[in-house]
Amino acid sequence: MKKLAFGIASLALILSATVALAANNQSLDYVEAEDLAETNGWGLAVSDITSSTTAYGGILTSGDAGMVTTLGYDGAAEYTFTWEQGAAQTLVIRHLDGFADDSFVVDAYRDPGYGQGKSNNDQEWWVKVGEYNDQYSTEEWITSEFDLTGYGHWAKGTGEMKVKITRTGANWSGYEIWGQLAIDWMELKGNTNNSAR
Ligand SMILES: [Ca+2]
Ligand SMILES: [Ca+2]
Repeated sequence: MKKLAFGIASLALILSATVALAANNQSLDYVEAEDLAETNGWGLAVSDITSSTTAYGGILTSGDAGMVTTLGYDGAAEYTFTWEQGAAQTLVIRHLDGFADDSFVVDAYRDPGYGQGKSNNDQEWWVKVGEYNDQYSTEEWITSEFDLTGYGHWAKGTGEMKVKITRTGANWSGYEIWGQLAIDWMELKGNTNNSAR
């Protein structure tokens, strides 16, 4: 009987360890870039550019008809992730590294709780969390992950993180037709049980 009790206790330990592990890098929020088209600096959805874009990045032919390109703006595009409980750990972006220089920088807005004592200068509230440097002159869909765990201020139920994507490459020759830096979707992953960052 003693042996059985020990066995049950061990099993309980293993189960709780598994649950704690599974709570990391869960999806906190997800957005299709086409749903952001023409808001907060986001460009046109590909399906709205021209009919000649039907094979853009190979993506329209595979059924995803609406990722956003930077055509139509020259600045930064923003989106605010929101979640009910947990801590942000990883930002994932699916983007096209095409014929152009599709490099970009990712910034995130500081948690107001962390920003105590900061001035009202808006620039101080942004922090760079990563960048992507162009690698291809063909058309490659890339899923990039940006580690947020070094910026502990998106912690424990913050529930909100504003992200800014800034294109850094110069306009390429086909910009007026095709745009640049196409983005398919973005996802914020994190810890969902508020126990760790
Ligand atoms: Ca490229
Ligand atoms: Ca999409």
